Amino acid sequence: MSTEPDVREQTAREALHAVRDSLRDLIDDPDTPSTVRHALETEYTDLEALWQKLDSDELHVAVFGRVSVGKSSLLNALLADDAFATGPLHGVTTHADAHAWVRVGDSPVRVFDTPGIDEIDGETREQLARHVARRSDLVLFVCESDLTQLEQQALATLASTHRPLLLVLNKADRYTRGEREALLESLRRKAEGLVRPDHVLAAAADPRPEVVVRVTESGDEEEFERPRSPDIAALEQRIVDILQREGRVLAALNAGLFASEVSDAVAARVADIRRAAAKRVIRGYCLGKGLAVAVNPVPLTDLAAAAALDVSLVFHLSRIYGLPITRHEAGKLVAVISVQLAALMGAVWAVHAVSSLLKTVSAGLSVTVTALAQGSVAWYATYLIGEAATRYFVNGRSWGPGGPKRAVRDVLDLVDRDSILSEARRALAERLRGR
Ligand SMILES: Nc1nc2c(ncn2[C@@H]2O[C@H](COP(=O)(O)OP(=O)(O)OP(=O)(O)O)[C@@H](O)[C@H]2O)c(=O)[nH]1
Ligand SMILES: [Mg+2]
Repeated sequence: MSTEPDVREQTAREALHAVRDSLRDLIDDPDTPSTVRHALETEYTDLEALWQKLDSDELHVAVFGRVSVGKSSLLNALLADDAFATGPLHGVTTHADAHAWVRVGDSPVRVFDTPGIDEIDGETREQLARHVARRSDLVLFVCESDLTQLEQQALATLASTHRPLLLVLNKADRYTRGEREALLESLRRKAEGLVRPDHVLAAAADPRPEVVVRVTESGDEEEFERPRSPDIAALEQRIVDILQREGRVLAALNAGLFASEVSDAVAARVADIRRAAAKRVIRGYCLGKGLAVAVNPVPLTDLAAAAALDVSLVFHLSRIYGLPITRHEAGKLVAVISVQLAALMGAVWAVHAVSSLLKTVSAGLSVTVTALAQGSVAWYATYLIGEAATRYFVNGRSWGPGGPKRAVRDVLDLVDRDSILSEARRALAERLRGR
C-alpha cells in the first residue's frame, strides 16, 4: 500500500524534474541573444549550477554571517573533519567553497562555506545573500551574540528569499546557561517574522577547553585544560529534519522561482535591446527621408511620395520585434497610422513646425530654410510613424483596447516635438553642409 509520504516524494520528484527541464530550456533557448547572456552572466552561471544541482539530486546547506562567528568551524563540526580553514583572524574564508556531507534519503547533501559579511558594502551584501540563498535549500545564519543592526538587515534579506532559515547562536560555551537562554530569547524576538522560534538554536562548533581543577596526590590543587567536543547535536538533528521534510519540494520550488526571475530579466533585456535597435533604425530612416525631402523638396501635403521609406521602416521594425510582416501589410500599417496622424494634427502641425523652424534656424547655412524645414517635417513624420509602429509591435502586433486612434494619440502625447525637430534640423543641416 502506498503511504502518503511516498506520494509526496513522488510528486516532489516529478516537480523537480519538470523544473530541471525548464531550466535547461531556459539556458539553451536559441532565441536569447548572446548580448543578453553576456549581460546576465552571473544569473546564467547560477542557472547552470542550479541545473546541475537538480540533475544530481543534491541538497545544499549554506552558512551565512559576520566574520569570525564560527561559520567554517560549524561546517567542520558537522563534517567531523577540518575541511574548511578556520582561525581567530577576521576574514579567514575569502571565497565560497563546498564539501559533501551526509545523505538525506537518496540525496547527497553538500555544505557551502561563505566569507563573512561585515567588510562588504550593503549592496554587495544583499547580492551575496541572494546568491547564497539561490543555491541553498537551507541557510544557517550564524551569530555569536545578540543580533547587530547589520545582521538583522542581512537576515531580513535572506528571509525574503523564502528559503528555510536556521538562526544559530554559535560559541554557546562562552555563556552560562542563563545567559544563553536570555540570548536565545532576544534572538527569537529580533527574528520574529523572519525565522520560526523553533529554528533559533544554540551550538558550540569549536568550544574552548574546559578548565578543570584536580587535587593531586600531595593534596595540592592543580588546574588543567580538558578539550571539549563540539556541541552541535541538536542543530544537526534539526538540519536533517528540515531537509528530510521539505528539502526536495523546496529545491524544486526555489529553482522554479529563480528560473522565472531570470526569464523575466531576459525578457526585460531583450526588450531593451529591441528598443535600442528600433531607435537606431528609426533614426536612420528619419535621416534618410529628411535628406531626400530636403534635397528634393516636395509640397508638404505630398509627403506620401516618400511613403515607400516609411513602409520599409515598418517592415524593418517588425523584424526587430520578431513579428515579421509582409511589405504589403507594412504599407497598410503606415496608411492606418498616417490617417490617425492627419486626423489628430491636420495641417496645423506642419505649419507649426515650419514656423518654429523659420524662427530658430540660424542664417548663413548653405541650404535654403525651406528645404531644411521640409526635411525636418518629413523626419518628424517618419519618427511618429516609427514610434507608433513600435508600440504596435511591442504590444504583440496589436493596437490595444483603444485601437489605433488611442495608440497614435498616446505616441503624440509622449513625443517631445520640439526636441525631435531641433535634432532633425541639426542633423540635416550638418549633412547638407557637408555636401
Ligand atoms: N569559544 C568558541 N570559539 C569558537 C567556536 N566556534 C568557532 N570558534 C572560534 O572562532 C574563530 C573563528 O572561527 P571560524 O570558523 O574561522 O569563523 P568564520 O565565521 O568562518 O570566520 P571568517 O571565515 O573569517 O568569516 C576561531 O578561532 C574558532 O576557533 C565556539 O563554538 N566557541
Ligand atoms: Mg570562515
